[in-house]
Amino acid sequence: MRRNMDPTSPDGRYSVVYKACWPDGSCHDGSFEFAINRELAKNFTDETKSSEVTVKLSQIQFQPQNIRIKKGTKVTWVNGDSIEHYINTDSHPAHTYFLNQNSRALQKGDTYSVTFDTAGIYPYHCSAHADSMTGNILVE
Ligand SMILES: [Cu+2]
Repeated sequence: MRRNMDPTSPDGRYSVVYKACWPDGSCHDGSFEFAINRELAKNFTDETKSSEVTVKLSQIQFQPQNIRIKKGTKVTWVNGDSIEHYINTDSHPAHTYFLNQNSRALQKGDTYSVTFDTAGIYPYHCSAHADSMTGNILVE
């Protein structure tokens, strides 16, 4: 289920109410809420002038943790730690949000790259440290 939204929609809370019908003919009601808050983007590291960006995996963190990029930017993660890390799209443990953004186990010095061609927000984490090692990529 996917629906585009007017990119000029104002900040605020939104409620979505839907009826989903399956191939077997059964239908189910559902709902969820989400918020738009453009202020949050101001805390993201601005990499919109770069066509290639490096994110370091260091001290069990993504550095920088939250970045803004332009469409078509290649992001490369480099593991600088002596322990294994992963790049995994949210949510944990299904990792289904953006399938391109799922790496193998990265040893020290290993890299993983993804080019982001579609605008949106891409939350991700390391599945070995899913509680604390998280990041976001905002593609404009
Ligand atoms: Cu990790």
